[in-house]
Amino acid sequence: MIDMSHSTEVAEALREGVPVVALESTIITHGMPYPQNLETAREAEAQVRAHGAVPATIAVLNGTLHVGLSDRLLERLARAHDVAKLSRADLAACLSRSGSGATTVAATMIAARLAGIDVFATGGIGGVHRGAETSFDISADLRELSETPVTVVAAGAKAILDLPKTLEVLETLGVPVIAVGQDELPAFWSRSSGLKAPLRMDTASEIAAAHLMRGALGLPGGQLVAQPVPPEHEIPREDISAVIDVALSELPSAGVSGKAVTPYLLQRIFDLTGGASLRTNVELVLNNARLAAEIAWEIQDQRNF
Ligand code: PSU
Ligand code: MN
Repeated sequence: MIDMSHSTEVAEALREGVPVVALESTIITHGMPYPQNLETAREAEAQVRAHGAVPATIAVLNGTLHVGLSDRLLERLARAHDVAKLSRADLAACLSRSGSGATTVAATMIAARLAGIDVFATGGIGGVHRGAETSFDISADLRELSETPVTVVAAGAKAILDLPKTLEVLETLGVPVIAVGQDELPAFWSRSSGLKAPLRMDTASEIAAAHLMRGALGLPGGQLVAQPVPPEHEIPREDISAVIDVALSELPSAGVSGKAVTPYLLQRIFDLTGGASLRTNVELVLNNARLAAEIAWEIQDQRNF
């Protein structure tokens, strides 16, 4: 019933047991401008391949759920305007009406699980927005992490969010939050958030073992792996927080709400940092693609042991 199409390399990898890493497409259509979005998408795929795994960029095109995009389709998506942003609530209607759209973290997790993919790399997940106590704006990504057994490698939740509330909700939902190589939760552009992460792991092997143990326990959800951006590419917390405050203060007068909030803020932060935020974003995505490939291999090895 679901029209699912695997790219040639993904079909082959799934047949032969080569690990596959899922990649989202909202980051391409809503998270970065052209042509950096296309370059980053290609480079993230290349990083996954360089680490011996196969990339599966996920998107919906004319009612087909694509698991792995050809370079031609990737380019078409990266150049497209007004692409729908598909989260958990949107995916079924889009497919049943033969629509098209880019998948968020939540929708990419759903597709990854369907395709039998354990690991997914992105930039930052959605979370609890600042002011959520009145707006109720909490990303569907958080609930998806509690329900769908995929390990998501990110650089933490975006610092435009309310990070303490995001951590609380993840704890309530029973989602393990694992900082990589440090005790502190990273905050996307910055390595530091001022918040201690609930868990710390230093190797792909530990993260893979925890993923498999959740499955063995019959727990339905996934894990959030929060890897800090490499030090040479970070924007320190003091520098970015002033910029974030300016962008957030403009929200009411810009009349932006709902799904448009995250793309709007990312664009404003790009403008206000003269493009520096985008360079950091690109580097952290590539770094996450590398770690995701290592985790995918470890899961494969440990499962077969
Ligand atoms: N991280 C980025 N850029 C993005 C996103 C994350 O660096 O564009 C996207 C992801 O697809 C994430 C979504 O799932 O933003 C969250 O949107 P919302 O808060 O509307 O759920
Ligand atoms: Mn939202």
